[in-house]
Amino acid sequence: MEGIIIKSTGSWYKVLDEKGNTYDCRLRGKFKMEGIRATNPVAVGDKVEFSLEHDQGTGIITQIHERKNHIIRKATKLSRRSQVIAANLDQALLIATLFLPRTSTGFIDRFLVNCEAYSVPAHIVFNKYDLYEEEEEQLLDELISIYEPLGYKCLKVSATRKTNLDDFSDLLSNKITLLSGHSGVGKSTLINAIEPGLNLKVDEISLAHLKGKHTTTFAEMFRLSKGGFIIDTPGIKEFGLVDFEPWELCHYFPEMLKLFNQCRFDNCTHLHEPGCKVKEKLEEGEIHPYRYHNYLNMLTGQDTRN
Ligand SMILES: Nc1nc2c(ncn2[C@@H]2O[C@H](COP(=O)(O)OP(=O)(O)OP(=O)(O)O)[C@@H](O)[C@H]2O)c(=O)[nH]1
Ligand SMILES: [Mg+2]
Ligand SMILES: [Zn+2]
Repeated sequence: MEGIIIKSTGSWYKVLDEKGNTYDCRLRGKFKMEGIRATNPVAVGDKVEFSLEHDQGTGIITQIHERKNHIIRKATKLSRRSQVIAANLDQALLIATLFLPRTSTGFIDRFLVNCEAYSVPAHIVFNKYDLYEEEEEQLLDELISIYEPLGYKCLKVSATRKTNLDDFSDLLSNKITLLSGHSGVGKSTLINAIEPGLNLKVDEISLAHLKGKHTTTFAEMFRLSKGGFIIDTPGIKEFGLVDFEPWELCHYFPEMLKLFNQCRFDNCTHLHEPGCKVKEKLEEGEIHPYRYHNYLNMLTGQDTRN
């Protein structure tokens, strides 16, 4: 039988078949994925072959199909072990909030760089729009004016007031979408708002820390009634960066990739080399200082939190 992994909780996997039935399955033996050193061999979104164990309604996963793509999170900054968050995605959405909790542009850019590196189209959904006053609204519009021209769609929504949720729901239709973002930004609330039947657990953010409490603990995929699937993930404290060579990082910044081969040196890192086109465009205001700042931080290995 063939199915898709919709939940993974350690050694058991929930598999959905084409008819819409779900089965609890385990892995037989050890699976190794080519070239990926991960703590989990199978992730949400993986397509698998499985066979049922008689009488029990449970199954054994016998084969994992090749992945179209996947997104990885490193366990810690220095750790070599990484966890596959999800596989076979059509797109990834970062749910961001300006406060309660604050999503920094450093975090946004790390997310976008990872998506570029894994060739997963990415967009940004700014939630909790209902809380923003003039000052935040201005900041939000500035952020949107940075990211939209780079090809990242941006939405302003409120899950609790149900503002602009049609746009959100349209963005999801007939696609497999990963929702990512800090704990407490409202990932589960957003899913509940467009698919009330799911009734996902949500929790107040902690007023002491102004952060979420990691209410969702496992990535899980849900079928949307309008078509498509959405993957709710646990809030991310750190989004470790993919491994890259210094000259390679700029390939994951669309505004820098556009200038490919235009610097004097082929292996320019756009730091302090003479004849650097990126620095020129920065000075001309065509590359946003936030983006360049975050690029530098990633290049020099600073700023891996928040
Ligand atoms: N004011 C306001 N509050 C919201 C909005 N969306 C979510 N919240 C609140 O934010 C809190 C956290 O929401 P969750 O949906 O649990 O957040 P999450 O991103 O799923 O968090 P984790 O599962 O911990 O990663 C809850 O108290 C929600 O009611 C919104 O649009 N506006
Ligand atoms: Mg949640
Ligand atoms: Zn350069």
